[in-house]
Amino acid sequence: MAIHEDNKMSKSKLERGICELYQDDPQKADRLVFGRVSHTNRRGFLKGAGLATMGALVGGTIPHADKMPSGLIPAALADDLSDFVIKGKDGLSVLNDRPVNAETPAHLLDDDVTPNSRHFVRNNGIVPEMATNMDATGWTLTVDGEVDTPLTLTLDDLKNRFDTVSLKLQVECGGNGRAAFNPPAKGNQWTVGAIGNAEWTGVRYRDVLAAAGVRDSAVYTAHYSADGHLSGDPGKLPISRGVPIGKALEEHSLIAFAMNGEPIPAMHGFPVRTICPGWPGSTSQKWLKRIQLRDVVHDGPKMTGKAYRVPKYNVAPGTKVPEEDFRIIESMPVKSLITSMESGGRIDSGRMSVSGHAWAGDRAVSAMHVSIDFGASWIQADLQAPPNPYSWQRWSAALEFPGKGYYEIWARATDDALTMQPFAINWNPKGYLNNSMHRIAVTVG
Ligand SMILES: Nc1nc2c(c(=O)[nH]1)N[C@H]1C(S)=C(S)[C@@H](COP(=O)(O)O)O[C@H]1N2
Ligand SMILES: [Mo]
Repeated sequence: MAIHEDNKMSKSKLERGICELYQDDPQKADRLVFGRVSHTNRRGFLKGAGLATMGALVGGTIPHADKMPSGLIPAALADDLSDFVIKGKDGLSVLNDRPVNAETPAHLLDDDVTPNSRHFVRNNGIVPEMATNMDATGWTLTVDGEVDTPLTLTLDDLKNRFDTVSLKLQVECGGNGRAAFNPPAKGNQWTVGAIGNAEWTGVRYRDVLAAAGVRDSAVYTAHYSADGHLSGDPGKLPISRGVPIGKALEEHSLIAFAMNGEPIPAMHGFPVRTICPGWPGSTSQKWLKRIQLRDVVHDGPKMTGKAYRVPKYNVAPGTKVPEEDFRIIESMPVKSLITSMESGGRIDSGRMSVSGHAWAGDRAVSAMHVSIDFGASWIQADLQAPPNPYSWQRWSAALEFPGKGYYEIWARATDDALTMQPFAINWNPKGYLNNSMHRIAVTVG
């Protein structure tokens, strides 16, 4: 069966699945799926027969059930995405095959440096032929607009005229986590795996801009690329985004030509892309051909309207927000993943160590906590310093479970401005910036 058909099947299964039920009405879903919910308890914890049914479904008694909020889908049941294989990728979940979009299950993101085979893919259009053939003959990068001297650089010029740097950098799609939105938001239904932390090699964005001479009038960059529009219309661009000039001049923003020591793979932007780490992945423009400095905020495709934008103020789920009240997303928020084990695992003894990564956009992560009792109490995890700014950071914790049964591990990172990951989703119309805590299921005994 073609990927496309498989994908449709998994989607319809997902749509009619437990997630949808819980999105409609969590308390009712508890009743439907698990039977009775206690109403004598003000917080509505699942009790008696309902709790026994849930225990049977998750494969064990739930020692901390008295702390488990009603209307919470057990993490053991919430993972309902099937895996499909695409060439050069290892165990990624394919959301779409045209354009190709695939995310990485959290437990396959355990490496400190994400291998090419496990880096998520987000394409808005068609991969250019030059990339498919891995042939940069004739490719050039033009730098123009609000500069003193427009430049046209070959790949050799880029490699020879500027210092080369290698950095481990987080790239996360602005829509990562969208699948959990209620009401749902249109777009790729990413769960948690549209994040990667590869080692990128290239030149500093600012060195290239300095060679062209940045005029005082420059306020924003505009990135233009070689990928084709899905309509096949050569006059249309799938995406052309940019960043404020300050982000381009930041020393960790790169014009990269290698990913983990190899030429950038076709689907990740061969031969050259920008990496604007810590910002929505869409600012890391693949198959780059031209950087234009502009004296206004760039208005290319996916810069305007509601694309990669959120309301300037918090809104209740489902609110219609006028376009003029949206702002462009800049830094991504603090977030973390549990990567040392797959959700739904079983362990024999009550002791285990757990680890993963945490990151915080432009900021650093300052603390990491883990809970095994549905957030009632927290254990401080060990947190490593990043190898360089804008890399994710490894955290680890030793856990001791008080007895046999079903548990959830919840992970919560705090950034250096003391902003913490929330439990709830900060809803917005287009499904961006969901940094709610990662939860996995584990059964002891
Ligand atoms: N030219 C071009 N660049 C692009 C895109 C694209 O479709 N075309 N997608 C963007 C988006 S939305 C994301 S999240 C990242 C994903 O990078 P990756 O596929 O290497 O993970 O690339 C960005 N750069
Ligand atoms: Mo994205």
